[in-house]
Amino acid sequence: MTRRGFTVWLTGLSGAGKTTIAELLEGDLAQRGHVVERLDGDVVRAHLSSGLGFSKADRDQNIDRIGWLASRFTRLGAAVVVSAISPYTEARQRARARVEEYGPFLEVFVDTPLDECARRDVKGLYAQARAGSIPRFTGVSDPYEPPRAPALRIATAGQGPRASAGRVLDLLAARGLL
Ligand code: ADX
Repeated sequence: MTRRGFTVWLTGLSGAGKTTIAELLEGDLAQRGHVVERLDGDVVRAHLSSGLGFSKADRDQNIDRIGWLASRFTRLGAAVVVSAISPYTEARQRARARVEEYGPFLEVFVDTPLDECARRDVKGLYAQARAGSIPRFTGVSDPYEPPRAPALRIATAGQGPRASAGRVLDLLAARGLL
């Protein structure tokens, strides 16, 4: 059976929990028989987008590349799970337009407050950004434009990643995509 492809697009600050939620979703969706492609900002930047930095133009190009890939995999019937800061509304909208040529695009805002991301500081980057040694760090010295009308907003404070992934699965089920 060929299934209808779709893209779940997780946006939020660095350290918000996007990758962790995306990894859980990848397993959940595979278990339900979906062909899953997970596109993570850090991973794409290590390969396809190596050489890009964090200027607005470079971030836009990175997100355009991820959006294009997501649309191609959606076309093939895959469940695509994107996790990238994707700080700019317009770039996310371009990704949506591309994907929607082939299937649903579900924007999920992983809404972890800046202070919480900086407190966790999983990669130690907030401390460096606040000390001024990483320029243009999202939320510290570079903008993050929160989605105005996401399909789902996940407030991760007080909720573990398993529960967050569950909320995305509920959304997919409600849309008839599971
Ligand atoms: S995006 O802005 O182009 O969407 P993306 O999600 O691919 O960003 O990559 C973000 C990751 O790059 C962060 O999780 C962090 O590990 C790393 N990083 C390095 N420098 C920066 C920076 N200046 N701003 C944000 N993230 C950075």
